[in-house]
Amino acid sequence: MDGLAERFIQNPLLRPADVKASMPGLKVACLLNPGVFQFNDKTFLIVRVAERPEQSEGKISFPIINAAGKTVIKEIALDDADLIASDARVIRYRGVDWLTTLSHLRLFSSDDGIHFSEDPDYPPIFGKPGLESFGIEDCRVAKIENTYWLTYTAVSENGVGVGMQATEDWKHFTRHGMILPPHNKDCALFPEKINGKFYALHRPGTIDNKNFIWIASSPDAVHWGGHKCIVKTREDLWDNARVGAGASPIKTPQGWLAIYHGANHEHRYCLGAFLMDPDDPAKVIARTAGPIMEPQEPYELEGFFGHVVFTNGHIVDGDTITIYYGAADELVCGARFSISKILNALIFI
Ligand code: MAN
Repeated sequence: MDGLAERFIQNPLLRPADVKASMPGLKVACLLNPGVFQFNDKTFLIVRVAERPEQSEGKISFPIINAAGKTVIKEIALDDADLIASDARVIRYRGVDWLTTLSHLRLFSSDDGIHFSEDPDYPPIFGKPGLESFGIEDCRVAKIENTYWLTYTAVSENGVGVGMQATEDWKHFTRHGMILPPHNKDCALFPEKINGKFYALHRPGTIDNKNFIWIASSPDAVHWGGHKCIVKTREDLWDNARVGAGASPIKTPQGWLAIYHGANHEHRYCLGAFLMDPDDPAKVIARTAGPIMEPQEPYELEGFFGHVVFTNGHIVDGDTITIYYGAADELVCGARFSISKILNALIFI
């Protein structure tokens, strides 16, 4: 079913060599998984910039934010028996999951949605000490009335949770702290209130690896309740290990359409779609059987972490949805879909 995705011929749109490291001693290893929004007649990407030091022989080194808010480098000897470094993304050491890279968020803008450059008017957003000391990642942006709500993955030795900030002008931010505690990520707000309440999709993880999509509602977008599990992994399919929401669901006459990522046990990440009832989004009424996009281009198959297409940002224009996505956890790319073709690919439950 991957014929649905029309990739930009200009891919990749952004690569690590296009940006400068945030401080001496660090290298930009990956650019990935941008949130997307429109502001001042431009398309903006809020890109996750993942950095690490140049690696030297015999040890693995990675940056973290210390209690004083300074970025410092931690090192572990490669022959340390307590080190598990089999995943390019995570270092398991003495009961803590450290990350190989430290991520912050940077804004890139474009007049045509294809050619992006870093916008010097808008400063980068860095994690704070404490619950963001291993970085902030994969920011979704939902504009509701005049407010842009940022929901992102906040990582620290305490685990992975959902952090939130709000802004109207992208210069002044209100930090709301952690709105969903570990383990939780992939939080996407609906773009409008439904029956007077805010709604969000989110993805808690359980100790026995149930990585399912849940929905919650809130009176103020900050305090969430009414949690319900709505989309699960499927044993014999491409999304059998974990599923998580992409960006804000899209309003269609048939219901709320969500693009989601699904991974299998080999960590191959594809995209799928599901549809929620227009008045009660906790009811899932349809879902695609196969992926609507799977890693197939060389730049999606090989990179920092290959066989990955991952999205958490899009722009909707009539029947066209333009998704921006991370390819192989290293490059930012774009692809267009027809909403009606995605709706036709859904199987009603
Ligand atoms: C996790 C997150 C994402 C990443 C994918 C694929 O879901 O760390 O940021 O893109 O894995 O590696």
